[in-house]
Amino acid sequence: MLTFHSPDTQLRQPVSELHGGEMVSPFECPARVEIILRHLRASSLGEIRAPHAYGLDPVLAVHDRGYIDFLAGCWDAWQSAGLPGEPTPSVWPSRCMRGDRIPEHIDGKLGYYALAAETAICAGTFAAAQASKDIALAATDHVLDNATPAFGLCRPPGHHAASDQFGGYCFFNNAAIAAQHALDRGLSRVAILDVDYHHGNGTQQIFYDRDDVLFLSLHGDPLEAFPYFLGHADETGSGSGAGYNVNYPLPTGTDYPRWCQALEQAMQRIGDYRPELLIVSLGVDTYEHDPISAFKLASDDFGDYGRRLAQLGLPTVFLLEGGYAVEEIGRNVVKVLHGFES
Ligand code: SP5
Ligand code: ZN
Repeated sequence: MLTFHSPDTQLRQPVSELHGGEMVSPFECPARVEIILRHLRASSLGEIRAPHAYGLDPVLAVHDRGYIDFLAGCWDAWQSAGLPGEPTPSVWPSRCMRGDRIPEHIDGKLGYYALAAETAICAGTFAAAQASKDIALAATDHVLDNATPAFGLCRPPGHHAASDQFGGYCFFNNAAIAAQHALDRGLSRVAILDVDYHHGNGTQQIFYDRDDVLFLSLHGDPLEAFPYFLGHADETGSGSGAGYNVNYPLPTGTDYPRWCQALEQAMQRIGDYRPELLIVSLGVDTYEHDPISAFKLASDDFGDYGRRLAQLGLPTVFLLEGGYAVEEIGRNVVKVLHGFES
């Protein structure tokens, strides 16, 4: 299986993350990619390739233009305002205010275009986000052109990014951009299976009223886990998308047998849908020792579910989402990919 990777993803090097009421060094860090690369090179998985630049058109097919312009100019605007730290949202158009006017001040814009406060923007964020979606697009094109699976070593991740909001370490929704690109290439049905510990709120929002993308997510129950305000089982899609959004919220402490039961149900739904492409939003923060998550998957479980996914027999692209047990992230990712190929 080919991997797509770009050194430009490492241009995202924020110094701060709001966590537990303190500023800490970000969990979503460049070392994640370095360690996955090390494990990929030591494995028999195959070649690692760089993507070409696709430009912003495939991003505009999914995200709002004002949002993209905001991301492009945020760092400079923050500097021009004379603010000392990294651009960080701190105020929102909450239920008791208006959300229909976009503020001019960068501090206000950040609240308008953000869905969480833990994610700071740094000088290289926009460039890294572009590299990340290029990786997703190149991996997807490779799968569609060659009918073989591929892995996109995306960073920053994407599944929390909504049409006009960033957060949860995500800026461009790589999986959504890849799915829309596949449809624009002529496909009529794409399934996105999100196995990251956190609910893929952005992907859900982008395709919620559509039946050409089936979205399924296994995740920590939003009553107990980030992003808290989306991801319940009764969110099943709207309009022509009714029935094409499937959430499997699972309790804190979920172990592999229970998780796997939900996976088998999701695979049944995918099989019934008969998609022409499967995109796996591959977060390995379901791992038992992940520092910010609460499921109990062991390393060998990753190989097992990789093998199960292969039974669907679908053209499949894996795109990296979360996973913060940095020392073990490479091993766990490679186990999924190896399992899929075995
Ligand atoms: C892509 C992805 O995995 N994004 C995750 C973003 C999570 N951000 C906020 C995490 C809040 C963590 N709360 C920790 C409780 C520690 N037990
Ligand atoms: Zn996650």
